Amino acid sequence: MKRLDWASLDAVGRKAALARPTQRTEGRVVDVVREIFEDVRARGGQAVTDWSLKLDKAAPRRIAITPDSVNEARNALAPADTRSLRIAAENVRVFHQMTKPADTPFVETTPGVKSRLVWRPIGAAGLYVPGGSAPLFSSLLMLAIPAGVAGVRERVAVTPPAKNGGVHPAMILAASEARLDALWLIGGAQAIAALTFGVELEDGVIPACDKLFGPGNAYVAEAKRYASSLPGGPSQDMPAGPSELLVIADGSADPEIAAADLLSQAEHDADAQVILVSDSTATINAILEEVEAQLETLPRAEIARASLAEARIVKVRDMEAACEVANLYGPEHLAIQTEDADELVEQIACAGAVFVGRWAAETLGDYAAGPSHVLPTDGGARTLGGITTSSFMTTMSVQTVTEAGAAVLGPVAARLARLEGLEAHARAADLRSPE
Ligand code: HSO
Ligand code: ZN
Repeated sequence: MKRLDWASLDAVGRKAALARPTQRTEGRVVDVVREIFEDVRARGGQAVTDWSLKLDKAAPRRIAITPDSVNEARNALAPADTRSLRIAAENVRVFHQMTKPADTPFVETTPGVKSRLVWRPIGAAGLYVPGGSAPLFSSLLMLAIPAGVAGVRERVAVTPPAKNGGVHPAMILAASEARLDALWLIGGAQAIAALTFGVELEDGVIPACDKLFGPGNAYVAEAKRYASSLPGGPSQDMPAGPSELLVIADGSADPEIAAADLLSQAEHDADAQVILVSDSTATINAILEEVEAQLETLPRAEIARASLAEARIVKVRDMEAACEVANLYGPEHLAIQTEDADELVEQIACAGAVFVGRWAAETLGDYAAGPSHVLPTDGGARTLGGITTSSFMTTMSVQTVTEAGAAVLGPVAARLARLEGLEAHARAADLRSPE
């Protein structure tokens, strides 16, 4: 862990202290992704199958989401697991229903000239659900449910096969709760290539998608970026790097709780970014002691330790400086465990999700509070929010003009058109206005 004293750093030092590590494998990742994409473009489904066999040792497989398969999955889980999954799905659905953007009323800028914005869902969404060391079926809920509420016509999810080549039963249940259209067992860049070009596989067809969503490893992130750079290619939700948590804690924070939250982030993977910001040295020391104590019994301690080795502990003078650190970093997750947590939110300019006060564990948000846990990392929060229904929608303006409206606005537009040297524009306006 790196301990830093904020007041003793200058602007350059502060920026450097909060810099994210750059991906070491970048060059190789770019080359492999290109090779896979070119192959899938040329050979379609056969290329996807070959790369899956080579990299994951399993051929692509469509996972049935039928009453029978869902029942089987349910039987493989404890009833309380099934209930919890249902509660989580319901909360995510309700939150997204209540926050879905509405078409605006007409705005009349000139008498007879009325416009409004209407929202439309995108056609086909490709959803990447990470597997790796943990099958993140919660991410399936956090993508597929907002997409469904948005009204997306077709939602196709891909997820890498587990080590035994299979799929976790909770993934099937999550797919069923989200009423997903199709779930495929394919991972990595080959899965993103399949969603980009659309391919025919033994178990059916994967459609070419309009937009790609979801977190993944460096290969998946690069594949999404590359796909969205192709002419006519799909767009993507946001660049996604390693997960991040910044905790602001003052003297009133409970060290046990703050430590547990830091560890919940650190156990995601060795690259997970963990930052603790506090104005109290005693609190910092107490939290660090707790971290050590809790690590003793943590099953994923090895991963957490690797992440914590790079963690930063920032001592600040006051809460204003703490907010400055958070705003400079723009964390994916921000936990505020201070006396005046509610008020501090007003000073936060950018974070993917903010967890306010001691009861608001990031874990509750990760699974069940309602908002999507698919959030911008790597400072993306400065300009991007997390997944919402609007991520799966577009707006279009709808403009209506009466004869009287054209009479007023036609001459205005015609003058501006001639000023730009665009005579055809001017004449199209003239035709709508009286002589
Ligand atoms: N914290 C992760 C989401 C997650 N946590 C899934 C547990 N499962 C990124 O927001
Ligand atoms: Zn998490």
